[in-house]
Amino acid sequence: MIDNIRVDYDGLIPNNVGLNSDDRVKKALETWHPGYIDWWMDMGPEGFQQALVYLRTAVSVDTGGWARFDYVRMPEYKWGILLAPQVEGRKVPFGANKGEPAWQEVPGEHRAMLRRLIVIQGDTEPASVEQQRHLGKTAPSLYDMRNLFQVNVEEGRHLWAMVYLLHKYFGKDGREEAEELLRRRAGDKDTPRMLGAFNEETPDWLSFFLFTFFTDRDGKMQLEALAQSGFDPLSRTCRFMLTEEAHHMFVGETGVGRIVQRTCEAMVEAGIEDPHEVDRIRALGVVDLPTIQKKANLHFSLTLDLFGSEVSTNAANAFHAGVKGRYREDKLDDDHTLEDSTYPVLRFIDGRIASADVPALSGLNMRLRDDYLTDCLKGIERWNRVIAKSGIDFKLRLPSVAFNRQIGEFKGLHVDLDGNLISAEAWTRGRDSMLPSSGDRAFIEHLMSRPVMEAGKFASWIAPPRVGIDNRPGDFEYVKLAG
Ligand code: BYC
Repeated sequence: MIDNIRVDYDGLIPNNVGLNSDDRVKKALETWHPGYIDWWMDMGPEGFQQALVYLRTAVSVDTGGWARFDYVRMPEYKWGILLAPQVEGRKVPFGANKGEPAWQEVPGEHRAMLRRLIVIQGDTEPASVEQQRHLGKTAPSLYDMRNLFQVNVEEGRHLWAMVYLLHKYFGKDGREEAEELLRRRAGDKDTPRMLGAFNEETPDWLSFFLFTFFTDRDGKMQLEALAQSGFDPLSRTCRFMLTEEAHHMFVGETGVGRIVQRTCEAMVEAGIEDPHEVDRIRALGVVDLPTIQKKANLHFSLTLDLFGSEVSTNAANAFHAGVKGRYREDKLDDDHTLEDSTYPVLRFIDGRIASADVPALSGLNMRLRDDYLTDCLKGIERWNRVIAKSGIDFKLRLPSVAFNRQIGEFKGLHVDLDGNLISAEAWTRGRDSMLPSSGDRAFIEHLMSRPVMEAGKFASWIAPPRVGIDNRPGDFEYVKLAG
């Protein structure tokens, strides 16, 4: 390890990259900073900019004890540039350049590819803040509100992480891209965000928890793949981002888990055994399990689109170049070049959905997606344990990867939850049993429209957490509302 672990909080921009001795980048970032704050004030959490929020801030980048908890007004959050420590002697871990010393500067021949990946990653971060900006007003508790804001400020910091790379390593076009990241807006018809799922609405708290479970988990997988990069600064920044991302996974998984738990408890208390007695269950002020499943189907399918095409030359080129690796590449035991191997990929061929072997390099998006599926299933298993414990006969599941897709092989096809091709008519007929109907959406919107802002209290549709953040007691005031 040859780097500072502690973060320098003396200047305008906290960092552990020696910004004080890098005038050019320091100045560029200081010039970008006011635009960022304007963006945060315009597009960050609406109505809570003056609230005091019990947030964690990174004080060092080592694995233990990097976070300090304190009350902070979000616009004063210490957004900064934090890279995991440099590993001495690190090599490019895969691809045609495997074994060369990891690059500390951008290799000219991979510049365009690296810039594109960094810009796409950077674009998703502010997008999610924009998508979630109204949710504070309907928070089911101060605990949940605080978690939402923690996720939001960290997504803001992740934008900083990518912007630092653009400013430091990509000169004029990097600076222009950094400006553009503040200009695009989630869902805007003229200047939308780059990837589809980041232009969707996050209208309610169930959507938020499912988004953090499914879509932030894509973030985790993509960051894991970029953390393997031979471009060392990208690898280091992604490694540190992943430590923050873990909390976002926690918020999503426990959020949905607590909703499932509350539903099961209410059903048991009311003596309702059949999870499909939707009206009776909804009358208890909780979300019925079939509706949770439909919302999960939606978020899962939207998120799968973020993995790109099933067969991708871009992915092959990025791996071959040593720029974007596989999930936990450094733990895999093979040649790390994949020139001669194949990978099975589900495709649409001759009117059928079937598995076909493709060159392993072209199948890398799907390999990452398969690792993602395995990761998702662990969380779903945990939700199902809650249901099983209550004695209710229902299992949450993942739909087929071909269901409801807008990108890749299955785009435009009508496919049911089990992966069967169905007619357009059958799709239209069955749609409301697979995806949230307008009635489901109206029910959720109504149920989740009333905030609970009294410390230690929770909305009817969600169970309290098992433990508090930073081990705080159940009635801790996680957010002190202004005025
Ligand atoms: N939407 O070879 P293909 C996160 C385009 S989330 C629109 O199939 P490739 C977060 C593609 O650009 C993680 N266009 O795909 C989560 C290409 O166009 P060009 C974000 C799409 O390039 C929650 C063409 O189709 N990070 O961090 O292998 C909260 C053919 O491309 C889409 C990253 O994504 C799409 N969905 O893979 C906050 C990592 N898919 O170039 C944050 C960086 C494909 O021919 N990005 N296209 O004009 C990448 O690794 C890859 O670019 C992608 C796509 C995985 C996105």
